[in-house]
Amino acid sequence: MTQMRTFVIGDVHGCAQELAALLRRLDREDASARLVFVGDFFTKGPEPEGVVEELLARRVEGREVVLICGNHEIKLRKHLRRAIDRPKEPIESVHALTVHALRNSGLLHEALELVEEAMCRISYAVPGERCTVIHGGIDPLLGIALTPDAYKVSVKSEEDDRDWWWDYDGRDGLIVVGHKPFRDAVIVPHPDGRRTRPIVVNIDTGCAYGGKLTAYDPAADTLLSVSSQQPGQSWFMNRKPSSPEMRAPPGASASRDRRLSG
Ligand SMILES: [Mn+2]
Repeated sequence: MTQMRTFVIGDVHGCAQELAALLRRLDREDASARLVFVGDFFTKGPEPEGVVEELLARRVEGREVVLICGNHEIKLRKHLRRAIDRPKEPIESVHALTVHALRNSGLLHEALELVEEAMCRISYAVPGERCTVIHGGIDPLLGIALTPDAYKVSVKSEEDDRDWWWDYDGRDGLIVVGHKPFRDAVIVPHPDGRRTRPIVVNIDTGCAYGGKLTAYDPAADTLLSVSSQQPGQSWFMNRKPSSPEMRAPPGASASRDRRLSG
């Protein structure tokens, strides 16, 4: 029996048009593949309700849809809960637009269910592959098994600090993440320089900031992207690519007080 194919999809952030376009492209490759979402589904972009509808529609079609917890799921859950229980209370900042759009579309409960489902899945081992999908990443000294869940969801280096993946040796196999956006997907080769398969792939290509939305097929080691229709944000458009030459993060790699941001 052949394995079901898997596409891992990067941070959608409420960009429903781009998600629909990407899924059309992926359907042409394999219309029965499993769809794994790396987290941060709804907030920031213009159409969170469209993302909810797309996810639900794929399931109605019988597609396997796997939702991984992003840091935005944890934040949004509180706001959705409050919007349902105490609808008169004001909602802070970036979540207000998301919650209003979901409420206007009558999808608050559906969104909450998807968010709570995702919160139960911090990582996902792709069947048949030595590949794990996590939103943020791991502590490279601790590995997947010992890295705390909160760290897996939220680890992010400061702007000029080296990203965790440059200190990872590949012992836990391929790790596919999102969370820290770059203009292009980050592909980290195996440090022994001989093996052709990467050990980390970051597929957050900043769709919400004017980049693109990217999917990765871990079995074939291929990427597929569609352009963003969102205006380009300068902090993102000017961000330097991730490089192993960046300065080491302060403190030992395993230190528990490294700042977590999201
Ligand atoms: Mn994130």
